[in-house]
Amino acid sequence: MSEWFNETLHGDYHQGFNIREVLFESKTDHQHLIIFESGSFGRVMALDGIVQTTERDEFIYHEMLAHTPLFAHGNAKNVLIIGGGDGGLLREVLKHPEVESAVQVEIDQAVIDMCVKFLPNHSAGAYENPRAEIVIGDGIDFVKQCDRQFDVILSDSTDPIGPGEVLFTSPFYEGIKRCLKPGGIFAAQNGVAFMQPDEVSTSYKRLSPLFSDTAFYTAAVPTYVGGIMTFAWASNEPSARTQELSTLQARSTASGIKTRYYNPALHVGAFALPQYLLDSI
Ligand code: AG3
Repeated sequence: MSEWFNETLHGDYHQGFNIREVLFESKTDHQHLIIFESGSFGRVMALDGIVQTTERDEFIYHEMLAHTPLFAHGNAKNVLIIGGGDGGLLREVLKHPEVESAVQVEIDQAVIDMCVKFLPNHSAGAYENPRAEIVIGDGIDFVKQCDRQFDVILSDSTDPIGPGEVLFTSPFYEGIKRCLKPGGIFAAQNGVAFMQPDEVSTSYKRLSPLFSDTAFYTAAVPTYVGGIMTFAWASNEPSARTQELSTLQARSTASGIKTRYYNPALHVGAFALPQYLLDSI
């Protein structure tokens, strides 16, 4: 009898993975964590029953969340990551030669430790990089109290359920605003729009009073099921979002970064939204 992992995110619709082997499973101080070997997606990590990342398709999400704001900014020296304990986002951020420091605030030390052990290609040594600084704590406390400012802030959170819920609230976004340098960019995972339509309208309502430019961009990530994953974008520098394709191409070439999903044409196109989303904001 084979065992299945059935995701619990949506009440009456789910994806399932045939589990080849459970590598780790435990209740941490903050959530339930499981890492298992699947047939079609390699190793899979889930928190509180919701798929966070898989070896096979993680590059899509991590490249789009890192490179879209970083190439749009063009000279981000200081980056803040909220969440992202699997290390995939930190890995992509540190590929940028202009990044002098990347601070990552993760609530759950166990997620970092177990992902370093069982998903080593996610962090790929990023936690040992001298430019990386890891803080164990709640992202909302960090942005409320922090006395540093950042060029780019990325929120790689869970869904707005459990520990991730505060990372979608107005007090969190106010903290983001106080931690962003002039011209800075905030980007955040914002759910699968077709399945979680309120996430787009709610984030728009909460971000747009605080930033002169609030937008969304998208990418299709197979294991975030139900259509396109959205990323929220907020900045007080509207020109950051409307960079010329040629500028992005020049920056991408100069960086020497090799990608598997991101490219400058896709970057520009990712901000074009389907009509049902435009109508909801
Ligand atoms: N963080 C985003 C997971 C979102 C899953 N939600 C969903 N399918 N609606 C993933 C962490 C990757 N570093």
